[in-house]
Amino acid sequence: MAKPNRSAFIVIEGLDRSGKSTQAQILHERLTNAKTPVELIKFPDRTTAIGKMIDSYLRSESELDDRAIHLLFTANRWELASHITTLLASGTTVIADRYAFSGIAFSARKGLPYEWCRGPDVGLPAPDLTLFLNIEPAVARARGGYGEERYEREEVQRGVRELFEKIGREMQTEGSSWVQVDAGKGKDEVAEDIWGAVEPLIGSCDSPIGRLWD
Ligand code: Z5A
Ligand code: MG
Repeated sequence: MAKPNRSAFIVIEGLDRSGKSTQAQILHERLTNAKTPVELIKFPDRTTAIGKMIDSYLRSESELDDRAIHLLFTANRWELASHITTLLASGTTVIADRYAFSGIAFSARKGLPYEWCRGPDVGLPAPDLTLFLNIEPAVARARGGYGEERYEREEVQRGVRELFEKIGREMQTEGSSWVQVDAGKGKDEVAEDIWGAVEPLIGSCDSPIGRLWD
């Protein structure tokens, strides 16, 4: 059997309030407890110079052209791309809380052309597994309602959901690993479903790191 030469890149995507950050944290803890080297990255990464511009936009403290903010979200991923690749090559599992799929779904929902939205993310490190946390809007609403940031309104979320479904269908058609998780269940049950999809990947990635849509 081929010797694993790198670790797995796992992306957690999903609708608002679906529990992405909660589950990313639980998975991080589980892998850490199992002595598996792991790093959790969140997009947008609001700590970088680009991330600070994104943060200001999301809080409605600044205005930007739709295309400009789209490109900033993408640039925020590219500034971490080589870090992700280095981690994977050195045996550290990477968990990303949101990734390029959020970028496309949120910008295309505003009316930007779908293919244009996808273009700048082509070539990023490709996930070995994308877990899409799916939740009914009513259940999400019951988790405290939408917050104060831009996009946290129900009609935005409905449009985003349809776009995520389109992205998921395309990913499955091209053979990428896109797994839907019922995020309406309790936290522990969701965590178990996620673990069921992640566990087979740990220590078993022996193909070169892929490039998204390349
Ligand atoms: N955006 C974009 O436009 N383009 C891009 O390229 C990217 C992002 C990457 C900010 O993202 C915005 O950026 C986002 C998309 C856009 N806009 N919107 N909307 P963010 O990731 O910073 O947003 P967030 O606020 O961290 O994530 P979130 O989607 O709102 O939440 P979540 O991470 O999915 O859920 P959570 O924080 O884990 O849980 C929410 C609450 O539910 C919390 O009280 C939990 O305790 C509770 N919870 C979690 N799981 C459960 C279960 N199973 N049962 C009951 N309660 C639960
Ligand atoms: Mg979150």
